[in-house]
Amino acid sequence: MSRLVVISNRVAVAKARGAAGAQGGLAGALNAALKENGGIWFGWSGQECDEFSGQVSFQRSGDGVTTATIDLEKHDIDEYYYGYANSTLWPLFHFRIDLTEYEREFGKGYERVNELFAQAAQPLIEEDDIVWVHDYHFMPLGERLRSMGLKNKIGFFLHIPWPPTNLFVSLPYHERLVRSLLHYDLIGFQNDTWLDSFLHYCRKELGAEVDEAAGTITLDGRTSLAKAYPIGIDYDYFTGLGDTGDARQAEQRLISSTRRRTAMIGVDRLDYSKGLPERLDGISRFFDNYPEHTRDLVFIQIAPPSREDIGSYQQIRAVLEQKTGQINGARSEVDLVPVRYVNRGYSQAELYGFYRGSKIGLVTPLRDGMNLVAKEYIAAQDPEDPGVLILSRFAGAAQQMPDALLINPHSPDDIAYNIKLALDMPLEERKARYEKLIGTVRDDNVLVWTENFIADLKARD
Ligand code: ADQ
Repeated sequence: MSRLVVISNRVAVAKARGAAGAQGGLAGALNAALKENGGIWFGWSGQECDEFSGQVSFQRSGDGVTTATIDLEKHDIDEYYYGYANSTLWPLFHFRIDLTEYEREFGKGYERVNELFAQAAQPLIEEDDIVWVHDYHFMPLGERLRSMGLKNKIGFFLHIPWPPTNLFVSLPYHERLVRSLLHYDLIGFQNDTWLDSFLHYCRKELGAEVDEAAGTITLDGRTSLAKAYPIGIDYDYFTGLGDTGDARQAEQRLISSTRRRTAMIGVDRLDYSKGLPERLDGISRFFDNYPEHTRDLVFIQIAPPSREDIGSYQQIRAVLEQKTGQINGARSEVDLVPVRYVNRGYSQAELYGFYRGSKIGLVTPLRDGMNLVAKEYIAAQDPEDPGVLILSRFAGAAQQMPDALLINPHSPDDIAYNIKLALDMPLEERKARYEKLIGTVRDDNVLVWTENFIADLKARD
């Protein structure tokens, strides 16, 4: 029987699932797949070493999953992780060409670290194993493994958007990057929009033979399958959290602290792709346009910092602090603070409680591969009295969730107007929308996602 080898920048074993800021369902689903198939989860330890040795550290988690990690040198971390992955690819793939840094050294570091990873991973991979590589950190990894003679089935899943061709071609050596991707047998995207952009690029820029109906791309005698696999949440696990004391306490804390006001919640990593300043502008506009609601609504934004070593992340943090201060400065009363901005992460159980206690979920990324917060918010609602999800039409999740209130996150008026709609929405309409949304959240869950991807990868010739 073939084992599964998962390769991603960081590994996350199941025991971390209850922890604040944990990876949520993805870690759980991959752990479940690894348990079922047997195998290894390989990645960077998150640690820095003085001199790269390539030595792999193995750990076995409580439920029998083996993780294998390597340490990296500081300049590799700077150029590969903070540099190319998060200062070049991340902004460009989220349509932020203004924030994209095109440094030659970043590109070199990225290539170098992919080579180091391939060398360290190769001895771990047995003949019949299938290999599943995750995300923008490792686009060239499959080709490196092939060049070492690996004949295994190797798949790749991109968690973030794929940009339109005319943006993507601003990347130096864009051809080389995509040519290397085409060494994977299966290339997965979050939805059809990102998939179509990728196929368009392959046809227009590489002159590859693209069979749109089949999703196959043929170049230089090799054929890859590209397909959309919308990721979901671990529905049973997440809804099960509703029975925990942590979730109930969190819900009670939120309800009692907001008293009779409607709580509206945002939960995001602090990242410029999540549209947080624009969201605050929308809330400010709401209070301007509907002053009669000044005392009705409390907005809670949970946003733990991430990637703090990067300048653009420090800037967004400063902007948010300023905007929150402005809204609260102008509108607070002795017994009322309209925006609560919380700079820390919470466990999944606590998030469940916060979502459930909030009558509006505000998810307004400027671009997002999928966005699992939108799905978690729906999963946590009371079916008899569900809250309303306001969702950016530019989140990957919007394709699967048309019954949310879809908004343009760049428009403060649109955000303000939809908050008003959500506040006034009758119970019948809230229930009707919830019924449709919960279907996709329940059925297109992360376990189905894992199974579909692995089944298609195994079926590749
Ligand atoms: P992220 O950009 O990190 O992930 P998202 O999908 O919204 O975004 O969140 C992933 C998980 O992180 C969720 O389970 C969520 O609960 C948790 N999380 C987010 N903010 C949190 C907070 N403030 N406190 C605690 N936990 C928090 C990338 C892509 C997404 C894609 C995922 C999965 O950018 O588009 O949905 O991968 O593929």
